[in-house]
Amino acid sequence: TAGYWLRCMSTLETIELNGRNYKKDHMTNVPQNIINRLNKQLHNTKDHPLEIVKSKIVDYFHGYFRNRHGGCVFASIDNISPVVTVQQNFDNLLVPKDHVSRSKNDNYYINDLQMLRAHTTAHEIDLISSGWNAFLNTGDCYRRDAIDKSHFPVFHQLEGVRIFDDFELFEETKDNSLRILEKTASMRTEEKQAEHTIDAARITEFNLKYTLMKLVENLFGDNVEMRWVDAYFPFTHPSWELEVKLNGEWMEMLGCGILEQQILKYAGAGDRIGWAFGLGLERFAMKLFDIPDIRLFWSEDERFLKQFKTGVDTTFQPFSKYPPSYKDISFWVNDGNFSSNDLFEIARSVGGDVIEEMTLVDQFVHPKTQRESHCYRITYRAMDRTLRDEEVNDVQNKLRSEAAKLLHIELR
Ligand code: FA5
Ligand code: MG
Repeated sequence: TAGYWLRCMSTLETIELNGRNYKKDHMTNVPQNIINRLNKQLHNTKDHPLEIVKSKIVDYFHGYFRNRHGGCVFASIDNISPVVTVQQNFDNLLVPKDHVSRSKNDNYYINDLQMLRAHTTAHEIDLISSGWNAFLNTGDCYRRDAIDKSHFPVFHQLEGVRIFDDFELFEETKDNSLRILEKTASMRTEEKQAEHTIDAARITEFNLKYTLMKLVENLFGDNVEMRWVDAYFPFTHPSWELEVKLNGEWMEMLGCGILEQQILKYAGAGDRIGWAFGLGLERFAMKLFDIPDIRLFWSEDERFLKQFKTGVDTTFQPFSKYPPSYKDISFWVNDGNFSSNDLFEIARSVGGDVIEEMTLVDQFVHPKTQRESHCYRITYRAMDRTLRDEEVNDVQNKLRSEAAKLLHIELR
């Protein structure tokens, strides 16, 4: 019995992820429905659309970039654990201590030192330090995010990095007076970092954008519509996002930029210059196969999985969608700390995959009490069956009671 009680004690104080126990503390916020998705390895599952798109991207890089000896320039890695330190996910990447992106509201923390990676950039310094000059690194990422057709709290990124020395960067210019680093640091401008020469920054930017545009054309055809948008990331400067038109709407596919020189210095490559990008594998697969909803990637329905085969180009044939049903939840907010992500997370843990979408449809302040009222519309729909009324009511009632219990709100 002592063993039994010890086990009970330890489940209170630890959290088990992929068979390992981690210390819990005030930061722990990984719910069971996320733990259940750890180690699904969709990106390494043969004939899964995410694996197919990953392989196509890796093949493009292997086909286009060869070294003098005919070998592949880019190494490909896809099996690094998503459990990382807060240092890897943020500090190593120069994310300020008080930056909003660190918030417990937006991330899954295991404890105050460890978390589920929010992006594959978390491994940049480790991989560069271990000697790679060019690599592709694919993995599952975790974020407390909104629920809609292109966002899911578990998704996959493919990270690409390429680092150049003076010779490689300027080889084609045939001008051997060009250098990556300024002799004395100049000014940081919108176009470049202080350490870099303008020539180095321009050639690196061109190489990055050209590589990614060719990737997009290679996957989606020469007529694909795309555009560059200026962006900001703490770990790159300058930075951009690439958007692609999908069914008449612009969809963000990736973020990228020139690595902050400080990061290369940390990694022992301060004499070189590098670019990096992180792309959403689901977004690429949605465009490639015309898959309309990101939740489908988690489907175990044969009518979905059967449609994809490695090496065969296909377009997704939607099977009849089951009818949706709609429910509203309205409440008064009792303090200024209300966050819709907390409500979304409760919805995900009580509803799992049957909640397709939640949108704020009404919000107002009561003129007398000054209290704020919110109303969210919930779309219930399953991918593989028609939901019964009782089932929807059941989830809706659980959602109402959990929300009332866990959030500072008063149901209306
Ligand atoms: C990043 O995560 C940066 N680490 C990308 C980067 C890498 C920039 C290297 C510079 C250098 P962002 O949060 O924008 O950036 O996410 C990158 C891509 O991941 C998005 O463009 C999108 O395609 C995908 N993505 C992000 N969040 C989700 C989500 N919740 N569901 C599905 N895909 C997502
Ligand atoms: Mg972005």
